[in-house]
Amino acid sequence: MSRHMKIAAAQLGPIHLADSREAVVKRLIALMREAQSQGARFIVFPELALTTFFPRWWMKDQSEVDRRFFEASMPSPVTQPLFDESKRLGVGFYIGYGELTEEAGRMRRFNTAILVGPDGNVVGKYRKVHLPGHADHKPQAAFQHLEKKYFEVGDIGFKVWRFMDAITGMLICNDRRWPEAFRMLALQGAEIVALGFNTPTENLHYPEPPALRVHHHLIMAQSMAFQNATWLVETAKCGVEDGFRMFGHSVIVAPTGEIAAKTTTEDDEVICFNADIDLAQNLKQTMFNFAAHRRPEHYKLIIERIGAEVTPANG
Ligand code: CDV
Repeated sequence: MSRHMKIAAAQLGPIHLADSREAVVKRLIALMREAQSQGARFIVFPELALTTFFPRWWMKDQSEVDRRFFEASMPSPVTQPLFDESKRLGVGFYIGYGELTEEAGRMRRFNTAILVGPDGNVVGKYRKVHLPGHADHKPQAAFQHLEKKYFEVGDIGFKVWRFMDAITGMLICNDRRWPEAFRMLALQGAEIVALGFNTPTENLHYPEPPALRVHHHLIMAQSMAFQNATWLVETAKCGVEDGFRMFGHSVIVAPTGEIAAKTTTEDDEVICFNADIDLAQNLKQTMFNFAAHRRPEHYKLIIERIGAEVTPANG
């Protein structure tokens, strides 16, 4: 009999600057209950799911940024009720947050996600590797994307966990644009990849139709799931946050590259799908049997070179 697990994307509508952590945790618990009532055992929440998407603002007072947008512990007294509810309901979850940590006498900040087991305990942690945007103030821009200012590049790499009878890996938002990130998880046998995102409807760098941005999001999700033979749950925080719109289109994608479920709103919304985990295994033994078909001896440039350089074979 094949392994099945009902997985859910618990999409969040906007979290405004004025919204308290307590109010957000209440919304997360309501979404968790709704997903569990539909039979979900693993629930994926968005990136930075406890606050507004704060990298859109240039802020100088770091201690205020730390207090308002970062978590010094997870769980904390404010977030503990979410962990208690996961234990009570027996559901696992993924959630993204701003992590503040003191290491070797230095304060460090990461865009982080954790995997929490159905006993309410943290099983694994991932710190976002691909940080988009810029570190400098761009006063002429309609909004900022200051992930390079507020976070360090994640320092714990790409890992998977044997989690609730499926091999599960985590990524965060912009990682979904980089095939290397998925391949790192797939090379460790990932059967489910969980990913939260906050994607502005407007392109900061050049004018782009919003529909094209959604198109890119969907084709990336479908191709990454198929080419790596994994289930993929991508969950948005979306809607108009303090006047800035982000798109929804949270998806659950099958290892065949088919969209199994997709949200239709830009608000709090749950989607679920009963995932056949062995579908991923079957593809890993056939079309995407890495051991049989990959040729890493021809992929050396991928780790040796960062930016593209023109190197014509004929000089
Ligand atoms: N939070 C993100 O990483 N957002 C990026 C935007 C800036 C393009 C994304 O890849 O969706």
